[in-house]
Amino acid sequence: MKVLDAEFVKGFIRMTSDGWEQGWHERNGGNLTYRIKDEEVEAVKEELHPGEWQEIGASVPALANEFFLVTGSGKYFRNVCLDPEANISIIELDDKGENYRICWGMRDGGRPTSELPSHLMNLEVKKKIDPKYRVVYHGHPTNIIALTFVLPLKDEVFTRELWEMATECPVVFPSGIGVIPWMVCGGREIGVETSKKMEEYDLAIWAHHGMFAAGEDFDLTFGLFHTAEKAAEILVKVLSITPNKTQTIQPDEFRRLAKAFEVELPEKFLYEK
Ligand code: 2HA
Ligand code: ZN
Repeated sequence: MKVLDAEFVKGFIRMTSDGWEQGWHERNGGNLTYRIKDEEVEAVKEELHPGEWQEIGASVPALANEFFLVTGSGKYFRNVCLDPEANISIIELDDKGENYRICWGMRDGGRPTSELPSHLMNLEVKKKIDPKYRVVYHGHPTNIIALTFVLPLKDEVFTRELWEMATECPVVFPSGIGVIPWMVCGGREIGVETSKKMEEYDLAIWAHHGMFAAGEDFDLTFGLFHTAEKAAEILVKVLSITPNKTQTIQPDEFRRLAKAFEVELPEKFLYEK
């Protein structure tokens, strides 16, 4: 099968277009990684032609020998659907999880996303917790970023404030959302901090930069990112009207919701204000 005919490739490309249309990928902002299933690799094998090994810049032994579909460094999300082969690539990891080689794509040269260490470290953490996790997505959602200038950079505060903005939020991200203070992006260090948050959450915010989401498939991961950003948009509107809410969802109401929807909401987010 041709790479471009594979369903996982079509789903990946659709997600880059959807993210662009949402406004989360100005210029070359954002990146996306999918951990490809064995049978999906097998199906497109005829088109995979391995290049030279290169350093990842991180060590991810639990992902050794696996294949990933990734966006390219410096590539624009809005261009992916027009010319996938030039803007995304399939990479393979070596048997130590320390090097990668490009097997398809990046037709005009280039390398995988600058955030490859973060993406792979996050996928490694998630795979160990639940092998069904396959997608890591990074974008620059306007309202989430705006809130990082206003709210204390604490997991408890961001989670609780976003949960209050829409009843569906605690159901969609019951484990909460992690926040990382400003750091230099593009390397191993920020990847380490992000993957610590990913041990506990499926969402991690980079202050004054953007957000990461992890999930089992493209729909769940995009939906998760979208839900958090929508809640942030409501919060920005509320805070633009007034610093004080007249009414909101209360801790006991979250507990009732948790029972009705059979989700566990950690008590650390249900503090009295
Ligand atoms: O330019 O978003 O974090 C891609 C990025 C880096
Ligand atoms: Zn970014």
